[in-house]
Amino acid sequence: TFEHILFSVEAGVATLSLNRPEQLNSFNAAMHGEVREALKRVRQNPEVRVLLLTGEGRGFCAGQDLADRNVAPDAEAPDLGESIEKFYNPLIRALRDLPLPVICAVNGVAAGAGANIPLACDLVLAARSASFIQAFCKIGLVPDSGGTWSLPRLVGLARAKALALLGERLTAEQAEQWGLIYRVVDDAELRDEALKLARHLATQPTYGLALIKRSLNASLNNDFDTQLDLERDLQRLAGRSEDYREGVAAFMAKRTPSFKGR
Ligand code: T3D
Repeated sequence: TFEHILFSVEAGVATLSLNRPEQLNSFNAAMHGEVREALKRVRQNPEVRVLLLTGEGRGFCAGQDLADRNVAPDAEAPDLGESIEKFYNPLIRALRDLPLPVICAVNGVAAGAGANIPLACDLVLAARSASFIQAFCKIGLVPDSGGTWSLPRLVGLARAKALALLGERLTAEQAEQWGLIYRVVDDAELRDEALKLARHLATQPTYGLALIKRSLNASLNNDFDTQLDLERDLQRLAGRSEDYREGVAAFMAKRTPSFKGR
């Protein structure tokens, strides 16, 4: 019953695909609302152990739908701070805080907020023909959706500034070489490779994987001692999980473990 996204759950994997291909899956308020609802379902459905985010058509996402921002010269400027507060920041926080692995399959051009949404995910695959464009600078805006936080941490300040100030197209291969994304795959293989990865992860101890995600995300802000303390705390939680018990039992019995994600 969604109009602007496709959403399905199968074998522990929720797939959310942005579906406004004529506008290169750019975000309007309605699509934001549907993505928010889908992410709520992901959080509330204990069957879901992995999220796969992707897009329909030749683009992944071109950021904000600029048709909704094209105001008359004498009209009042829209409050973009409000848009960020209401739509983009909650989306980025939801992806980052989701207690399960989030795979992003970037199927085509990713521009503006669309270039930074993948950086809030955990494993980013990109089609060889995909590209990343920090398009904000070209229309007088500032990178958002966590880009100013993620970019310097992923590629270093020099490259982050070049990307953000020039708005040049970064190819998927260069993005992989720079460490912006995990892996490039051939266009025809992207969906299958991403699903394969998602299905694999869905059979793994996903409660533990969520703790790994939490620890590594926190690591980018923490000093060494804080991080050691966090590892202690998260290991305590992991050690109480059913999956850990099963993992050790299966190892000792030389059999394949059967994990439940708790
Ligand atoms: O406003 C707020 O709430 C604040 C938050 C801001 C977050 C942001 O994301 S701001 C940045 C917004 N995005 C952009 O500036 C990117 C704009 N798009 C492009 O630069 C190019 O479309 C691409 C580089 C992404 C792709 O270029 P190309 O040549 O492959 O395709 P195209 O011909 O430009 O686009 C195809 C169609 O999609 C076209 O429509 P048409 O002519 O076929 O009817 C184009 O207008 C439409 N489209 C692409 N991006 C957007 C869009 N329509 C509305 N909004 C878009 N962002």
